[in-house]
Amino acid sequence: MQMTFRWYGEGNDSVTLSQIKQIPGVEGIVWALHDKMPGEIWEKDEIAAVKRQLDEYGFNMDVVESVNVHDDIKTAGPDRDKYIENYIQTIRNLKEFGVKVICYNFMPVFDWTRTDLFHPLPDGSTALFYEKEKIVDDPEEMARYILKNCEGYTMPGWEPERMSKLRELFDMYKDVTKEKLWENLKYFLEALMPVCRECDIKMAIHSDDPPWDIFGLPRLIVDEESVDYFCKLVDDPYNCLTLCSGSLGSNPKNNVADIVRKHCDRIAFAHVRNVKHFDNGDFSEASHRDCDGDVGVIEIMKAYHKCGFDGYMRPDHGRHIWGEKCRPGYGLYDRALGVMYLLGCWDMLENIK
Ligand SMILES: [Mn+2]
Repeated sequence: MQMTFRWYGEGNDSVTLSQIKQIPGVEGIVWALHDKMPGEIWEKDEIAAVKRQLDEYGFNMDVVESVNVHDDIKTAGPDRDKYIENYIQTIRNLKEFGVKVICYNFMPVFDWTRTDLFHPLPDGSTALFYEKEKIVDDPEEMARYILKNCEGYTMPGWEPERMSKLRELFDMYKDVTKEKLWENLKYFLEALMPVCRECDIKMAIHSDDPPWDIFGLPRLIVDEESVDYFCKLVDDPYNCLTLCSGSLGSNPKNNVADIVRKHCDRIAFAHVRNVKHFDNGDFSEASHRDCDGDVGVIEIMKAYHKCGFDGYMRPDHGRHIWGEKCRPGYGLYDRALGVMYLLGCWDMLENIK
């Protein structure tokens, strides 16, 4: 297992590479060109600029999160082949810099979704929170809330340019049933697989967050059954998962450790975080410590360890603690604690082997 840490780039993150360097055990930076719109080619000189920054601290750039997928690919729109060609060119360009894993998602319109980005917790910290009742019928209100509360940062999946066209986006997806969305995902992946093999880059789909349909939009990667289906849909070792314990774990019925045990060889990238469930369907993000939430962090780490997981891992979101001002979910302190907890589990498992 190789520990990584997500970083939004120079001038786009409250956390610096020199700070990340002091977290024990972090070997790679999970990065992206965050000013790229879905569908744009990532040019070599732009990738090289990030590489120079990471090289200075001895971090690898093996994992990209995310190269976003254009809506025309998700909806089988008129320009999907052009955008697939662009995606392939981006894969080829990333290969030149040794990238091994591309994380992406195939969620319609919205990426991750929460109703409160700074929900107060009993210990005085804040965390991302999802209030089920609020996600009912007004996506525009939710988008307005998220954009107003993101502390001035551009949030992946919530680019104001996209959100200003929300009605148009919903219109694009109005005939895209779950079956069609699966077909479009298959079409996309089948076009990519030969290039992925040639470039030795794994495509790793992120679980849908939250793992259920919202605002009438279908969601695909939501539970063990859908993960099984996804792996068979394009049965290729380069068609992989970014298995997110927090996303899948938002549904109390999902047993993430079981999914790890079943599909370990197809998990290229592990997001590990904890979630606390409430009886009414709400959930709150929590510290990485097993007993602070319900996803079973220790059981998940045991499952990864037992199957000899040699992919990449990162703590996912963190709470906001010690007064830190940061991008929601992406401060330094709690994620650094997360790294130490996960590595603590891992080192102990190694020790008792
Ligand atoms: Mn995640």
